[in-house]
Amino acid sequence: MTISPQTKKMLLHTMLRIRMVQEGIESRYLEDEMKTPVHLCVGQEAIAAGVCAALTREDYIASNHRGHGHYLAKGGDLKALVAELHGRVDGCSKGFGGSMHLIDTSVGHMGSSSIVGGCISIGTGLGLAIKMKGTDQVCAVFFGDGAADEGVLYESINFAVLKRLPVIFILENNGWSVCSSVSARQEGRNIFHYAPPDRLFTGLIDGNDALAVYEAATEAVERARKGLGPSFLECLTYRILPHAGCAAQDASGYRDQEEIDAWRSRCPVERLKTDLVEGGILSPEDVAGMEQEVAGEIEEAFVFAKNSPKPDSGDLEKNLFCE
Ligand SMILES: Cc1ncc(C[n+]2csc(CCOP(=O)(O)OP(=O)(O)O)c2C)c(N)n1
Repeated sequence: MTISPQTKKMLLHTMLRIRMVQEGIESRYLEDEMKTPVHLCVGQEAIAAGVCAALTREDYIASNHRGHGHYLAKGGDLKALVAELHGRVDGCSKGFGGSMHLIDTSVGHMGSSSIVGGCISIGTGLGLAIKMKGTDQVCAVFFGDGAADEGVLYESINFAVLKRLPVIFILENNGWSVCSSVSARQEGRNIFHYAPPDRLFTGLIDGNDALAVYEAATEAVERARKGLGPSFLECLTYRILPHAGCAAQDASGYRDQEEIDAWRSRCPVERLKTDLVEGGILSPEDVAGMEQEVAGEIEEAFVFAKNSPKPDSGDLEKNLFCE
């Protein structure tokens, strides 16, 4: 597959926005202005960027607690993200959701859930809704290896295979569920070969390679649009920062420093930057310019967030609905 220079540049831009806003949140977190737990995705940017670049605005995503990257990559508003972390009315969830409950249906981000595995059934339901409406949309669902321990994944894949739903299950396997390593929880690869390949398109992908993720996601999207049903893409990656909060709050002793350093040296953002510079698509100055522009946008977002009013507690139930 040939990926256009324009798409490559767009992928880098998206990844820089995700990386740099994560760093901005991390460095300010102890100021205690963001009164929400945060689960940062430094190291995992290529997956959000690569998958969402293969989707259109009309397609859906469902996301999890580590969802800032998914939100931005799907077209969510940076200012609304930062305002949400500050619990302000201009936040994407009007200040009532916090970091784990981001939503922007206008760009097809159908919401993130703090319930590990919760997004899997929601995303499958969105796939069913698409099928019933008869549109050519697809739904991508992002979840971690901890969520892949749960029965809901198998039920959802089974249902999606049975009904040929346009759902793309994206496992971001970062090797850890809080302090529990994947090797202590899963015997071998637990997903592959679950269904015959003509019923479930599967792929094991280097999740730190944005181009490889984009390529696999594009194939999965094409299959889904043709009515060929669901895909399961396992993307191998690593979360560089703690499970939650900032580096200063990390639990100690559960990960080896060598493991973290080895993955740091495989940084997905640096990798794409190098590819683009060596491929003559961007000069080092172009990259620096892009970084500067993103840094300015992030500074503005923090100022915007702090100037946004806090929500009125009387509005707590205003945006709830039931049917
Ligand atoms: C149903 C449920 N069980 C447990 C938790 C507590 N919890 C929050 S995050 C997390 C780990 C999730 O790991 P994984 O799915 O691999 O995602 P990662 O944090 O590595 O991105 C757990 C167990 C929860 N939020 N929901």
